[in-house]
Amino acid sequence: MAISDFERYPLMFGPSPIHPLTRLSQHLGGASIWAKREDVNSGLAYGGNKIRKLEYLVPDAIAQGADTLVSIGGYQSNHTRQVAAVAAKIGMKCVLVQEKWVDWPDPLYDRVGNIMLSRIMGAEVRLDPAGFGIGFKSSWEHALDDVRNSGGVPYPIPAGASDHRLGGLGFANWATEVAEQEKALGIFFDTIVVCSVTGSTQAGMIAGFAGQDRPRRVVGIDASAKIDETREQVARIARNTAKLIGLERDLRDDEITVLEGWAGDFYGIPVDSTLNAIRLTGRLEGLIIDTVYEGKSMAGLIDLVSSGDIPKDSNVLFAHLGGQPALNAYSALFQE
Ligand code: 5PA
Repeated sequence: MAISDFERYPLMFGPSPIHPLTRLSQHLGGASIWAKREDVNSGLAYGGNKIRKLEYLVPDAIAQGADTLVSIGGYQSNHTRQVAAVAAKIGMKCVLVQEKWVDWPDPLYDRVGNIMLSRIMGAEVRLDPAGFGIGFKSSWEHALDDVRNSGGVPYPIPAGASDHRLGGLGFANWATEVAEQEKALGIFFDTIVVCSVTGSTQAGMIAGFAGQDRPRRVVGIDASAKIDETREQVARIARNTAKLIGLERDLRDDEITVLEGWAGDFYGIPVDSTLNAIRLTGRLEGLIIDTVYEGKSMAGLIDLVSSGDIPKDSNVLFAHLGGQPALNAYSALFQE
């Protein structure tokens, strides 16, 4: 099967926009930097990368006769907010297990931003004290059992919609979309920079680009501060997705690059390079990125371009995956 053979439930406006970051490129004095904007890809609750993935899970949920989407994330999960929006849009119920993935002292951490939006959209939000981890959790199994015991049909969506048979398809199709936009723009992006945590965003891209003629670098920047798990998950999902969309060769190890160095010590806690990246893109481009994900991948991009690791004649595409609502829970960092 090819990617075009999979059923896709439309949840986005269309292809997400691509545009140059001219002042940032000039400031760094190196490569030509562009952004592809998943943060404005949909009218559903501010959009984001999960909307794109969920386009391929929704037909499966409907085919299975599900009536409740069940998923999991941290208190300020962007993913669960997007699941809540999609459930509302398709007329299903939504149960969200929200764990204490981040030890952040803001007293409104479990009230503002993403979690508030999920509550507004009618999701049942269950707070759980468990810490960060992208694997399968018992709290999640309980939520699924509760839906079944009350006569419902749950559709389980793992953290980040990643460790799911169809989880890589959304971003495999992103690769096709990029190739079409490149043709229209008359440009070729030799380097993609993307933030990785649960892995299927980068994994889907790798699988999708692997079927194209021209080689390019997909540079993942770890934001989980657990690099071995991130690498393992990206590699596994990339290989499964490649098989699923009919790639007729194995992915090479050198096609799977996840770099560490910008996550700091903990998932969800910004470090100096994160805050500098947030202020720099805000002040030069009016581009808003967050403290948990894109601030870390942009910090990586800034360093890789500044050091020449990404050469001056490169065209770099920064995948902006969304995530701005969580900024509200980090207001203490931006008081001046
Ligand atoms: C997230 C994920 P992957 O999880 O597919 O690797 O994507 C990383 C990522 N940028 C990058 C933003 C804005 C993201 O929200 N967020 C998770 C969440 O619960 O929100 C899955 C962790």
